[in-house]
Amino acid sequence: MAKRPKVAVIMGSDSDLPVMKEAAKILEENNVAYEMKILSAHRTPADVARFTKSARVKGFQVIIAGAGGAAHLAGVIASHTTLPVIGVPMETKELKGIDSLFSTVQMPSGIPVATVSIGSSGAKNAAILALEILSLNDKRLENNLTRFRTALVRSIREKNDRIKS
Ligand code: RP5
Repeated sequence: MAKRPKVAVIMGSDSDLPVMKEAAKILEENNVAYEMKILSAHRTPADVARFTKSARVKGFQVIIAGAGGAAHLAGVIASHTTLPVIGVPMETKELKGIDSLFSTVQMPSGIPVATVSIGSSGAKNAAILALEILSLNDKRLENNLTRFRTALVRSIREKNDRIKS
């Protein structure tokens, strides 16, 4: 039987897909079931509300939302649920993603969005943050995260060793 998805990876447009796939890849590598969907705060607002309002009862534990420009998606999602919402600001051609960053991060008090950095680093960190949240009740994920950090340290030290020699 297929596992119930714990993480929803939502994006405002299919043009966000190449970046949001970076988050999906990390979830896959950690064997975390997720659902990926295009839902737009501006183009399909009713679908955003419908999906988000039922997310907790469906078993989702974290929502990752990526959008660009007037990026209201993560904030609107957060307004419909008390699940943790992680916002990924997409890089944009016109304003390089500063528009997306400010639109995502500047939430009014009471409705938080955990906003990560612009673009692909942000998408990766969104997935890692989702794993950290899930790891509160999942020892396997806690161990994976510890191994990941150890590997990061090793890779930097190896680079330093190569620079020296
Ligand atoms: C946002 O507008 C989307 O998240 C996307 O980043 C941006 C541009 O969308 P498209 O015009 O490429 O569909 O809603």
